[in-house]
Amino acid sequence: MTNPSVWLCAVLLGLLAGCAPKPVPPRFAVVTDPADAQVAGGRTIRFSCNRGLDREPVEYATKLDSDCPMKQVDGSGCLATYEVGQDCLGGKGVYTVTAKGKGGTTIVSKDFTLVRSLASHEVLPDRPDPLPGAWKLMDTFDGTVEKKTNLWQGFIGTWTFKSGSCQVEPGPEKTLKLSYKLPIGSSQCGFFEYLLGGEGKSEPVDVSGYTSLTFQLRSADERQHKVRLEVVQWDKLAEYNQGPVFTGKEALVAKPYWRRYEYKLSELPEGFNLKAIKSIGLSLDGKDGFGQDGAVLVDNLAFIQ
Ligand SMILES: [Ca+2]
Repeated sequence: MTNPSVWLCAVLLGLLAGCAPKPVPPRFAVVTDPADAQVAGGRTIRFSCNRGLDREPVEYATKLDSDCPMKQVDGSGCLATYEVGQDCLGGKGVYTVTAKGKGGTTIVSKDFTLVRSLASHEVLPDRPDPLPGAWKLMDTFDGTVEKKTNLWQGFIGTWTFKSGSCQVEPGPEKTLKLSYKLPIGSSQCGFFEYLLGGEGKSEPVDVSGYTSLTFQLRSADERQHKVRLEVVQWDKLAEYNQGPVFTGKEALVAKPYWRRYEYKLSELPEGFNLKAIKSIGLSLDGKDGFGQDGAVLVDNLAFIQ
C-alpha cells in the first residue's frame, strides 16, 4: 500500500512542475549613449542592453556594421563603446546583439546615424577693432546675456547632459562668460543661441548668403579649456524643431588670451541646409578632458558676407 504522504508529494511536485514558468527567449532593448543615436567623427557611442526585470543568464554576441571606420574602445557582454574615425563623412550604422538564453535566442538591432563633422576651422588674428563692416553680428554680448536675447532676436540658453552643468552670465568687457562643471567623463553641457525666436519658439533662418561664421574665444582663467562649435539644423517635423546637430571636427582650445575662429560655410557637410539653421552654440564634453570645471569667455559671434 502506498504511503499517503509520498502520494501527496508526488501530486504537489507534478503540480509545481506544471506551474513553473517555461523559459522564454531573452527580452531586451538596445540603448545608446548619446540617447539620440547620432554620433560625429572623433566622438564615441556606447551601446548597452536594457533587460528590465529579466535576470535569466544570457550569452551575448555583438556585431557592428558602419559606413565609417569605428574602433571598439571597451565592452563586454552586450556593452560596447566605439570611437568613430575623425574623417567620417557621415552615413549610417547598425549594432546587432544576439542573446542566447535557456528559452531561445533573440536578435535585436539598433540603427545609428553618423553625423558628418563640421569642417576644420581657421584660427585668425584676434579681436579686430573696429569690427569689419562685412560682419553681420549675431551677438556682441553687450547687454544681451541679461536679456537672454541676441541682436537677431534669438533666445540665448544652456543645456546639460549626464550631470553636466553650464551657466551663462555677462563676462568682463562686454563678453559672455560660460562656466561649466563636468563631474563625470560622459557629462556634457553647452550654450546656444537661436538665430531667431523666443525660448522654445525657434524659427528657421537662411544663412546661405554668407561665406563664413566667426567668433572669438578665450579662457576665463589661467587654464586651458576644450570647447566645440555646434550648429543645429531647424527641422519642421522634429520635437522643438531640433534637427541634426553638427559638431566641430576638432575641439577648440581656449587659451588665456583671445583667438578668433572662422568656419567656411561652403565646407559644411553635404546635406547641411544653410537655408534653415536653428541655433549656433558651444559645447563642452567630459571626454575631451582638461579638467572638470572652469569658464571661457566668448565674443562677437557673427556671419561674414
Ligand atoms: Ca563684446
